[in-house]
Amino acid sequence: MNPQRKIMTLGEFTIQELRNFPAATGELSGLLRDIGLAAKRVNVEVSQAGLVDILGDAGRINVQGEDVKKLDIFSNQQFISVLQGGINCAGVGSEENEDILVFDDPLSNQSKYVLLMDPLDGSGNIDVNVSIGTIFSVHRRVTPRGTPCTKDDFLQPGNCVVAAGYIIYGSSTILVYATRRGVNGFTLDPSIGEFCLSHPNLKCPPDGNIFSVNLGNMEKYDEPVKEYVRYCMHRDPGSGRPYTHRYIGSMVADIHRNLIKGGIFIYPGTSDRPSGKLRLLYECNPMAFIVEVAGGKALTAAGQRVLDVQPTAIHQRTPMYIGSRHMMEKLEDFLTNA
Ligand code: AHM
Ligand code: MG
Repeated sequence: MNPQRKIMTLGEFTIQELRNFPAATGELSGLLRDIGLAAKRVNVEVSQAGLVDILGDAGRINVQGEDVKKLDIFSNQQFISVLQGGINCAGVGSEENEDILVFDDPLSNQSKYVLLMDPLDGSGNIDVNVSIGTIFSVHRRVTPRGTPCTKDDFLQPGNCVVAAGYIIYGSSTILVYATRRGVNGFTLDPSIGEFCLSHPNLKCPPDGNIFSVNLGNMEKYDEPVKEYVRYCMHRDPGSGRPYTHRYIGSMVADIHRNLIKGGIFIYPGTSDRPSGKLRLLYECNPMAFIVEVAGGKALTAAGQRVLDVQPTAIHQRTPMYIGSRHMMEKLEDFLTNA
């Protein structure tokens, strides 16, 4: 490591933020540091996956009837154990657990936050060495401190999110998180085992030339979505089209790339799954919050922000359209004029 390089770790960054806001109690900072610790543990396992025989099916399916890989379970357990062992979180809602987990001990009951997460998103890519990630969002409890948290604390719309973020375990491991004050990215420096500020004050370019969608589902999309996809692929050098098509199949990686380079990611409803595939509370809301804070947009239908959907169930799904502001506005024209 270059000794001249000025680095700031995630821990230092959260403490600096605290200094700027004397009214803050430090609980959110503590929670973010807990998340960083769990992410480092998961990163070790992901990077050694082939070696320690943790790859492959765990031989069961999750609460939503999908294959669960061993790393999904490992990641879920790591995050839960760190958060439960800490004092900054009253409970967790996870893709891997049918019901919320209420920590219910005197210290956890005093916590003002609950956390929703997809512990390992992009699980279809685990076996093939492609980037996968963790997604999370933090809500302030609506139930009184000192009592166990309840489902009401989790069933809040995205516009109540206090902080949200993701970790990508990829060519390098990066943790990006947003509060209302901004989005910052931290890359794991393996030489010191710390997440270091690498992408300060991330902004999503208003324009871009990347579109990300599962084209294999094309026949199952509604006509306005098909029209929009054809628009993206149509040659029009003046406007930079055709756009480049990029689809990793790990939403975190797809949206991270578009957030940095400018682009749009869509997972619409299909004829067989009108609500699409992605889960509102722990996949769509966190990404929507991050992208909106960075200046982009996230919709579930024309004129309907993802963040304004009132959830009714922990695992509910929603169509999502998310990305660079101007590209989203163009997409909305198609969806509105249907
Ligand atoms: P998962 O939580 O089971 O991994 O599913 C979510 C993932 C997203 O990361 C990705 O965008 C999407 O599923 C890909 O789905 P598809 O293969 O239908 O395009
Ligand atoms: Mg997922």
